[in-house]
Amino acid sequence: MTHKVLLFNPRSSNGKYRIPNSVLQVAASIDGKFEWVIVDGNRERDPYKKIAAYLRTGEFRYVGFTVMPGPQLKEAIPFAKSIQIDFPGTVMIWGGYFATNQCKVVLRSGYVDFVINGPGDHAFPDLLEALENNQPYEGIRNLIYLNEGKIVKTPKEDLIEQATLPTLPYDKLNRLYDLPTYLGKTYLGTKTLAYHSSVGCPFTCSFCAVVPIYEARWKAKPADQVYRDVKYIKDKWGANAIEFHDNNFFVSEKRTADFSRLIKGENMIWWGEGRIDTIHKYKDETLALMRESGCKMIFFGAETGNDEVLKKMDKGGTQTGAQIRAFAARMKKFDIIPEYSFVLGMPGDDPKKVMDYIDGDIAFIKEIKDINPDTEIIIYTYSPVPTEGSELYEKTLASGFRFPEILEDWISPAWENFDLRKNPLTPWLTPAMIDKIRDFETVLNGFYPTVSDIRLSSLKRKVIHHLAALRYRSGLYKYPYEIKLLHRLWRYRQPEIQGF
Ligand code: B12
Ligand code: SF4
Repeated sequence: MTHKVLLFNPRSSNGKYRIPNSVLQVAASIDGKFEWVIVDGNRERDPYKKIAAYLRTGEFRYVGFTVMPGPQLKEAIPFAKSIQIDFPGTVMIWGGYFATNQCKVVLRSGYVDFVINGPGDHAFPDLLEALENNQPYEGIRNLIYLNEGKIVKTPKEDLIEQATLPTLPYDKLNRLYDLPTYLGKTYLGTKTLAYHSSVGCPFTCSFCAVVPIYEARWKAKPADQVYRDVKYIKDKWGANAIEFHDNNFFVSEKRTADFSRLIKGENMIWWGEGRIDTIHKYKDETLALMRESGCKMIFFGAETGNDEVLKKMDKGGTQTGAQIRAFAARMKKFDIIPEYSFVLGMPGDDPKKVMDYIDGDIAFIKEIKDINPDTEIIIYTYSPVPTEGSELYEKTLASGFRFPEILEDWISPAWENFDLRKNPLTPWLTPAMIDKIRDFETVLNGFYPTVSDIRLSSLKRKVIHHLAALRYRSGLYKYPYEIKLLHRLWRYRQPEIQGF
């Protein structure tokens, strides 16, 4: 009898569930070849109990974990260790951005047998076939494993034509976990579907975790296929809004326009992530069509208004401070909310330079808010990712920054804050700089509460806005305890941590 496969999605959210697309797509890749189950850490009170119950049947030999840095690691690490002790002989396979980018520390932990390097759609079924039939696996692409203590990376395969991939097994997921519960209430709608329509990204921003894996490649599902899937879930389970989880949904204007035309009649609000320089090239009629079809808000990596820093970040395109301003104004015309994320705390030649960058960005963000007050601002502190070879990475290493060398260290409180991009542990940022960034963020969120927090009533919005007004206008950001108190009382939600 062929052994079964258990796929685990460690807990990543408190209460707001999303379709676990990573493990669902991995399940699709083996559907019909291997029997599989998903254990979703977001939906289980005691996920390990469930995992152990499955493994105790003796029918499962392969366990796959998808792992993002931060909270997911907090379950992934202890559970993988326990599985090795409680169920020896289980083959442990990890995939996802964290496992790929940090493969050395993951494999050297001693409790992960294989890491899938990027897309698992072919690598995973091929690996399972090989293991199940005692065949060599060394020729399979996109694999990382240890051989006599040395890391072996097999060659990467070309990006798969997304139209050739199987449809996700939504009905089977629904048998394991009630699917409508995955359609969460968000700013976009009462039943929001999370959908992933393309892989990779054609750009090479020097701070981005997508770059080492996809190396400036991008492939997308055709618009009609995306529409078909969305429509299926709408008709069967009542989805009324879509969150596109692509790294860069809007690469192709034609695909965006085709999708907009198809979805227009469905009365669904939709959201995705894009680049300012890409969408600024879109024709007016495409932008109008997008809005008409339900595109209400788009997330953009604005990063900074400083052209010199933008260049260093190697955004790989044509983004400038002037363009960020002009685009905010253009989006206003089309009634699409630009959600701009900024990365503050970039390295500079000396502490004064670093502080100047921070002050410059704060002034720039206020300018954007003047141009288009609806612009949503998200502030991250710069956290390095190992895009080896980039100027920024070399500079980061030269300043003394090091990633943990033991897997468990990633779940220490300090590194968890790093993952959430709240405290980057970068040596050039002094506590005063971090405080300035955080205090400004508090005052900004007070003066302009995010529209994506649907629990915040308009009265609460007004109160907090007025309370923060003096600080915001005068630039007195230090110790904004009164705003923090209200945020805590009203459990203000930050999209950068809790999801879009
Ligand atoms: C949805 C999402 C979330 C959701 C989680 C949803 C859930 N699973 O419940 C939320 C909003 C909670 C979230 C939070 C965070 N996220 Co997140 N998230 C994503 C997002 C947008 C989509 C993931 C997804 O579903 N992809 C679709 C699937 C099909 O693709 P995939 O995961 O790459 O899977 C393929 C391969 O990687 C591989 N694979 C993946 N897993 C496995 C497992 C096995 C066994 C195998 C064989 C193969 C395999 O095969 C799959 C099919 O080809 C990605 C960006 C992206 N576009 O992928 C970021 C992303 C994964 N997140 C990221 C980060 C950093 C975070 C945070 C830690 C920080 C932050 N501020 O965003 C927080 C953590 C907070 C928390 N509470 O956990 C980074 C990871 C970067 C890195 N250095 O590793 C990403 C890449 C975004 C980015 N560009 O920075 N996230
Ligand atoms: S455009 Fe976005 S996804 Fe693409 S490389 Fe830059 S930050 Fe990463």
